[in-house]
Amino acid sequence: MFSRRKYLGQCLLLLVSVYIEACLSQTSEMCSGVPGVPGIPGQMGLPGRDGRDGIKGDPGPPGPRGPPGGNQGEPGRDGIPGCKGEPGKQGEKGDSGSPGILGSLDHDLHIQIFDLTHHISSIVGALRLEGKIQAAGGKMFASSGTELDFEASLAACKAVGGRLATPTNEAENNAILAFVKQYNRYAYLGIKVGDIADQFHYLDGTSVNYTNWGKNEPSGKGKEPCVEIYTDGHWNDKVCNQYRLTVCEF
Ligand SMILES: [Ca+2]
Repeated sequence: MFSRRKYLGQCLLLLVSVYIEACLSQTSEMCSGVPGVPGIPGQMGLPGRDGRDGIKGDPGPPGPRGPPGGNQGEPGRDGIPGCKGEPGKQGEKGDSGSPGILGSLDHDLHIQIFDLTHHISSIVGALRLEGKIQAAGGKMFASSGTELDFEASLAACKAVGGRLATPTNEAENNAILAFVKQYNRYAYLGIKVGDIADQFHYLDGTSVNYTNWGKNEPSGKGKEPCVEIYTDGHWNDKVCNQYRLTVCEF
């Protein structure tokens, strides 16, 4: 038994020696052996680290239309303005309009009105220059310098086509004040107490919208139904039978 295994070992050793010698003698050629059996696949390794963010992708297609009954979204932005359209066709010529008031007047009458307006403007300018009249708030104020009680002042102004001076704002108050200072006399105003004491109104019954009462005035509690203007422009309620400067407005 032992000699047989020894014999097989020597034969195997001989074959290996012959094989190695053959391989060494063929230095430029590959040894052609029998391919081995493929190995068993290795186990899957651990997951790698996350990579960096990729570039932003294109917007996706619009989603499906939602169910009816949802709330309406906010209005979208305005679109790009459209191109300018072609000009429209010219319309037909209209009828001639009716002549204006001046256009319908006779030419000579037109000239007379123009001259008259210029003449009046010149007179007003001259009177204002001499301090005979004061203009404010679309009104003109004038005084004769005479002193009358309230009722007589009303009548005097009415007789010349005017009204007793009634200031409705500071400018008109200052225009009346100019005469008060010029003659150094208080003047009655076109303001009077109403049915309720201390409630004053204009002579047409409307409520006053401007006042310039002096300190502690009005103080008459209904017993001083008229109003006078002082030389400093402030007002005082006063009895109506005093003689005061007459100032009218036109
Ligand atoms: Ca008073």
